[in-house]
Amino acid sequence: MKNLLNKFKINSRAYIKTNILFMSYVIVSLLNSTILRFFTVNNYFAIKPVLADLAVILLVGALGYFIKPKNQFKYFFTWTVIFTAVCVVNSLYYTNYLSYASFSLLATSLQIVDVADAVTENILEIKDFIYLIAPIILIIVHNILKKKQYYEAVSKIEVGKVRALNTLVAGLIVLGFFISMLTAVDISRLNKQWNREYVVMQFGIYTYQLNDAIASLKPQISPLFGYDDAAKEFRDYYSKNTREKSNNDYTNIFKGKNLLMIHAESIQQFLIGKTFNGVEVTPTLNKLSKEGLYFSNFYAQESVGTSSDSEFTLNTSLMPASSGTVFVSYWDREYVATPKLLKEKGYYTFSMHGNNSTFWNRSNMHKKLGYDRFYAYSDDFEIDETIGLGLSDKSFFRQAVPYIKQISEENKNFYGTLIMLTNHTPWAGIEEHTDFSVDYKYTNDNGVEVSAPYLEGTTLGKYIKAVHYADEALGQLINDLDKEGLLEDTVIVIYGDHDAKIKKSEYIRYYNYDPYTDSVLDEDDPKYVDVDFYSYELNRKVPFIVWSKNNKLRTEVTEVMGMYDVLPTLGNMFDFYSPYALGHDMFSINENVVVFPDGNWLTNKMYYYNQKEEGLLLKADEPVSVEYINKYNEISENLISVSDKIIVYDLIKKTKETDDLLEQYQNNKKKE
Ligand code: GP9
Ligand code: MN
Repeated sequence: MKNLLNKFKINSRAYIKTNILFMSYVIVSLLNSTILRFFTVNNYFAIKPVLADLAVILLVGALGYFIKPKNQFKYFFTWTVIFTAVCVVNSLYYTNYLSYASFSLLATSLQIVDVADAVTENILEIKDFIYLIAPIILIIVHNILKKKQYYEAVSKIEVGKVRALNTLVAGLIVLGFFISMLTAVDISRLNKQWNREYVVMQFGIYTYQLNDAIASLKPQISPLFGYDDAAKEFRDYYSKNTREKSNNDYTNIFKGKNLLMIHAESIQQFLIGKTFNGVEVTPTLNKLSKEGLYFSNFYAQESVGTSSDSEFTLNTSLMPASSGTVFVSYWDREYVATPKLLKEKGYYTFSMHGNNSTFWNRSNMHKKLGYDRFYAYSDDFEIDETIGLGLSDKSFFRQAVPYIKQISEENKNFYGTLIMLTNHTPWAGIEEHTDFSVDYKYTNDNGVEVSAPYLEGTTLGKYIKAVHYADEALGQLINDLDKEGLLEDTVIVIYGDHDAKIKKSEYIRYYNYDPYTDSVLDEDDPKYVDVDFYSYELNRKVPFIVWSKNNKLRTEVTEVMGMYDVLPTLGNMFDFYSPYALGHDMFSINENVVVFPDGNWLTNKMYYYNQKEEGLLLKADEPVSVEYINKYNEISENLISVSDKIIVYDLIKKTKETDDLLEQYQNNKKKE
C-alpha cells in the first residue's frame, strides 16, 4: 500500500513536472469562467458549471498534445485568448444588458453600435478586464519554462499521443459526470437559449457560448440553400389562399379606437367561472368575459418559444419557427405585424414588461414588430415589489397607468401591449400575496366546519392562487384606467399567452379528490375522471376577451380559434390588414381550424393527433370522413411549411424586392 502511494506520488510529481504549461492553461481558463460567474450570476460555488467548463477546457486542451512540445505554447495560448475574450465580452455585455452576449445579436450592425457604446462607457471598470490576467500568466509561465529548457526536456519523453488520449478520457469522464447531473429543464433551456443567465448558471460560460454559436449560425446558413423553391412555394400558397378583407357585423366597429392588449401570463380558460368554497378564482375575467366578446375555445399555438412565440403569432398571424425561436434566431427578418400596421395608421405603439428587456430578445424583436418604445424593468419601472421573475403585476400595472395616460395625451391613438409576469411558473411564495384558499370546506355530521386540504400545497393550488392574484391585478388596472378616463376610447383585449404546463397528476387530484376521506379516487372507481392525452390538450386553452367599456358586446364565440386568428379578427374590427395572415377573421369563416406547431390540428368536430395518426371526435353525432381528415392534414402541412419558409428565407422582404424589380423592369420596357 505504501509502495503504491509512493508510486502515485512519484507519478503525479512527474506528471506535474512535465505538464506545467497544460495545467496552467487549465487553471487560468477555469479561474476566468468562475470569476465571470462570480461577477455576474454569482453562482461560483456551483459544481455543474465548473464541471462543464472543465470538460470543455480538457477536451479542447487534449488536442494540444498532438503538437510538438516546442509549439504547444501557441496552441494553449490561442485558446486561453479565446476563452479570455469570451469572458471579457460577456462581462461587458452583462454590465449593460444584465444578460450574456449572443452571436446572433452581435451579427448585426445595430447591435455592434450598442455594444461599442457599452465598451467605451465601461472601459474603466477593472472587473471587465481582470480576465486578461489569464494570457499574461500563460506568457510568464512560458518564459520561465523556456529559460529552464522545459520544452527540450519534455520533447525527450515523447508521450504526446498517450497524453492526448488520457486527457481526452479525463475530459469525457468529467463530461459524463456533468451530463448525469442534468435535468430535463436544463436541456430544454439549453435548446431554447432564451434564459441565458440560467444556461450559464448550469452549463458554464464556454458551453453557453459554443451552443450559442451553433444556434446563431443555423439561421445564417439555412437561407443559403433552397431559396427558389421557398419563394415558389410562398407565391403558390398566397395565390391559392388569398385573404379577402372581411365585411360583416364587426367590420370597423372599433375603427379609430385605442387598443390595449394584455398578455396574461399562463392563464388558462378552465378557471373562468370556477369557484373554491363559493369564491370566484377570476372575478375580473368572469365579468369581462360576460360583458365583452368572449372566445371560449381559444388556443395558443406556441412552440419552444412560449411567451415569445405567442407574441409573434398574435402580432403576425404566422406560426412559430419550426426550429429555434423567431424572437431569438429570426428576429432580423421582416414581418408584417399589428404594431407596424397600426403605426402606419398614425398610432403610437408601445409595449411594457416588468422583467429584463433582453428576455426573449424582446428589446430587438419589439422594434422589428413595430413598437415605438419598449418600457421594461428597472429602466422604466421602480422595482418596489418582486414576485417570481420580476416586478409584481400589481406594481407593474400601477406604474403603467401614468405612462399610458401621458401617451394618450400626446398621441391621437395608441396600440399598447402589457406583458404580465407574476403568474409565471413556479409560483413560489405566492401565498404571501393572496389569501385565496384552495381547500375544500364543509360542515361535518356534528355541525363543525371542516377544511379538507384539497389543492393546498400542490402545484395546481399555487397556480390557482397566482391566477387569482393576476385577476386582482387586472381588476385594479381596469379601475385605474377608468379613473383616468382612459377607458372611453380604448378597447381592452386580454389573451392567455399559453397554458401553465401543469402535470397530468395534478389534474387527477383536481378532478378526483374526495374531501371526506382526504384522498384521490381509485382508478377503478366509477366516478374516477381520467386525464388522457386529448382531455389534457383540450384543457390547455386560454381565454381571449375583447372588451370595451362603452360597447358591451355580450357575445360568446364557441368556434375554435387560434392565436393566429387574432390579427385578422382584430384587423376587421380596427381596420388593419395583413395579406400574409395565416389565420382568419372569426366572423368571416364557416369552419375554422387551429393548427399546432407539431402538426396536430383542431376543428369544432375533431382534435387530430398527427404523430399517432388518430383523432378524437368532439361531436358524437357528427362523424368525420377520411377526406375531412386528409383535407385538414394538407391544410396544416402547407400552412406550417409556408410559415417556416417566410421566417427562414425572409420571404416577405425578399419577394417584395423581386416584385419591385420586376415592376421596374416592366415599366422601363413600356417606356422603351
Ligand atoms: C419572460 C416572460 C416569461 O419575460 O414573458 O416567458 P415564458 O417562460 O412564458 O416564455
Ligand atoms: Mn409566457
